[in-house]
Amino acid sequence: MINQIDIKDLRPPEIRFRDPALAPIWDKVVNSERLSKSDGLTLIQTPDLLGLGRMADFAKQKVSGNNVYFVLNVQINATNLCVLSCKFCDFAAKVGDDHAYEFSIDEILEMIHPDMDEMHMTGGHHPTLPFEWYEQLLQTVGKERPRVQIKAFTAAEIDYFHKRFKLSEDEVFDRLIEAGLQSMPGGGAEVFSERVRRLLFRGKCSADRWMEIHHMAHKKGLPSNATLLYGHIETLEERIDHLIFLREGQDVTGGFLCFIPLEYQTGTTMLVQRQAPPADDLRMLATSRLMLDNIPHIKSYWVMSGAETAAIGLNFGADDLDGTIGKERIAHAALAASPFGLERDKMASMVNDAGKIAIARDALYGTVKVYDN
Ligand code: V47
Repeated sequence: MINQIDIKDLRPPEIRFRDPALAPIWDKVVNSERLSKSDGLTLIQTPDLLGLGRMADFAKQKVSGNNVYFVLNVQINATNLCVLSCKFCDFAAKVGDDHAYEFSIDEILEMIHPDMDEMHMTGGHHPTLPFEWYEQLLQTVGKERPRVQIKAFTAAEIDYFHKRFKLSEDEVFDRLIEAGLQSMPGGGAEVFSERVRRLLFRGKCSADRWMEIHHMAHKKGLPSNATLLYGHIETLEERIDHLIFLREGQDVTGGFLCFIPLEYQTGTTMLVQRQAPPADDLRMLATSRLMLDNIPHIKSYWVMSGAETAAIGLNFGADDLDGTIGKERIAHAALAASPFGLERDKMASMVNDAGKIAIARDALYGTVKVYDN
């Protein structure tokens, strides 16, 4: 049986740092002081990976004790047809491409087991599907799979709906919420850098617009997540600026539930020669936990980092493993080496093996089941 930590009585561990630059940052963490951009740059570059990990694990324990969350979920990408041509994306297709697909509402329903707790749905910016199709999809899932909570549509998709259907953002949100939308995933953020946006994803909304849409969602009572796509042409400084931009956005509404660093999969887009190594994934997770002092959960996303690195990430500040997922399509279109899905018991034992209590959760972090040995 794995013991719970009493957060009130949590004492900082003695850490003997190999990198002396970490010591003053550790003092700030212990005193719950906000870290600066220069602290973030020191963290993301430190050679003292284990010292960094211990700092992040302490910061994680202050938020969620010994718990690590996962969800019985299915990831659905209703279509890969997309009007955009982002340079990192192997998933999107144009009409007539061999790999283009569109699922029907019935096909999507078949993918959702009635005992699941979350449906995570995102997709391409489809050129012709009407808005009513998305409403009908949510309504049908709500009716036929009442247990499943619906987390769907990135801010980039909401922005696209607003422009394409000439609906106000209010109307887009009100109609989707009425149809059953309960929270939003964190995709479409990529890197909050205008330089990178112009080079890689110029058709997608800007950082300010992405944040504006999330703030609108939060004001309507929809919680959301945030991501960072890293390991391609972005600089370390741009990664830290991204985290600070998010932290400031969270100060305004408090509506972000979880942050997910997404490791770029080189696939056929090959923006860089090799994928980020596991040590970089761990540094990214730990730095995120320490910089984002106001976002409750940090996800170690096994689909992109691989299950082994993701499991180690549970001792580097992460307190969430995402979910069982079913058949993931975005990373796997980019030739990710991870399995397509994981079983519930495998996820629970990955967490327990890392010395943490596994909490099967719903999409809104309600507890479904506790696994502690
Ligand atoms: O925004 C596209 C990324 C994102 C590649 O909110 C790629 O819980 C790596 O946002 N290599 C969509 N990443 C996925 C996403 C997500 C995933 C898991 C959990 C949550 C959550 C959100 O996938 C896109 C883009 O940044 N992506 N291509 C690629 N080659």
